[in-house]
Amino acid sequence: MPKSLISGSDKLIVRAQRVLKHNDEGSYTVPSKGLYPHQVLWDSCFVAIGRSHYDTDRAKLEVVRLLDSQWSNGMIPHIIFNSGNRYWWDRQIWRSWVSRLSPKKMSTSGVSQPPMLAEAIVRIGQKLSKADRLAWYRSVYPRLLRYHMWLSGERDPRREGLVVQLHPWETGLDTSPPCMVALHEKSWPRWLNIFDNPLIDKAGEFIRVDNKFVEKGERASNAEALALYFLLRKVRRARYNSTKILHNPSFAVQDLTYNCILIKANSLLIEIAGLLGEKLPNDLLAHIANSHAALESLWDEDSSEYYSREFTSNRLIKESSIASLMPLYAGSISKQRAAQLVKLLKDRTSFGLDYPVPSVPIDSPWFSSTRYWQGPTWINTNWFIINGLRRYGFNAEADSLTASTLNLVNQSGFYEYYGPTNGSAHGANNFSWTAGLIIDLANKAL
Ligand code: 2M8
Repeated sequence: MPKSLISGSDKLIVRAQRVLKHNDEGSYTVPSKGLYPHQVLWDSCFVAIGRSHYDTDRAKLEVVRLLDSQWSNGMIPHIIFNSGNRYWWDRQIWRSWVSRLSPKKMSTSGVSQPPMLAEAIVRIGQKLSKADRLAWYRSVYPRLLRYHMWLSGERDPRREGLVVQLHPWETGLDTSPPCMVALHEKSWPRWLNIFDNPLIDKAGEFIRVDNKFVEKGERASNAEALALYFLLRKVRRARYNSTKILHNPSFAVQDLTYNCILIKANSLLIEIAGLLGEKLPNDLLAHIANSHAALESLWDEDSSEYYSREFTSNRLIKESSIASLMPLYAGSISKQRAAQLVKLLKDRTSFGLDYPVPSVPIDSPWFSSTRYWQGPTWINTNWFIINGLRRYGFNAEADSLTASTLNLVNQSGFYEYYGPTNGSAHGANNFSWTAGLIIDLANKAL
């Protein structure tokens, strides 16, 4: 780790803690005031990982409130709405109460997000004494287990070891090319092409809430936003019942990022269960046993890359994106495959840009340096890659990406995403997961 970076890290940590304080709502942290005024599942997990370094009690609260939002089938929804505060996909749009499975005391969304809970729980556990750790794990285990059983039980209908996502929002990488391609194929009303007309596109701006906070060109396009909304209506009409939706899905993708995070999360669940002397149910163990080989089935030999797969056609969606590097984080792939991914990561014609790692490689026709999940560098995906690199012993590469990530935020501020060619700041300012994960990375760099 370069010396200059280490000396700057303490100040960066203080600045990051200030961001989390700014977005603190007492028992949870909003992703950013204004643009995202509610609690969001994986955002809160990243925040808890950051907070675990200096306030484990507060980190626990963040996680416990997520568990409190659990549906009776085990799902943890991706948004928990607080009262008031206008958001572009608000409670009245989601109407979680259409499902009898939703919690009575909270209003939530009706889909989930990448399963980061186990990682957040373990990161908090690592900061506690042995007795406190066991008590912490004991208090969260039943609900964490039900969540993982919901994932393998309802979302792996073919029992193949991969779970399926029913809306791009479930992947967390909302508008990334694989999701948009799948959406285009099955759930893209033809009339949305009217937004190709600049005048109509301009008129569309008036109904957007997000564009009041962030530059228009940095967000999903009007056509994409409407396609996401129409899909939301479809899953809502099915009362968020996965089995019903999967009968004739308008969007069903075995998302690569999601499944890599689940593989890691399941290994952490096994660790927690082991410490508590619990045995995982056989169905879940069977899912886990299948998942490593199932991930390999997402490998494409011709392009030497992993991809997401469209569930109904069973075809790989061969669109390169940051997801291709996520198997490093899963930790189940061979060292040889990991080395192939590291090569891709460093390749100056794709992911190896000056302010890495772009969410879409520069040689993709989708690449845009400022538009949301279609090119910019995000801190959470860098964090996944850094963790994966360390796991496979690529320590020099992990140090270098840690240094460039810390430098980027130090230089440009705590933004939602950044231009991968010039480090420019984009999206929401004072963004919580950037702060939470910078605390984690900077602490390790000290
Ligand atoms: C973005 O997603 C939400 C919808 O879920 C939105 O566009 O309003 C994504 O970046 C997602 O991954 C993130 O959790 C959320 C809040 O930061 O914003």
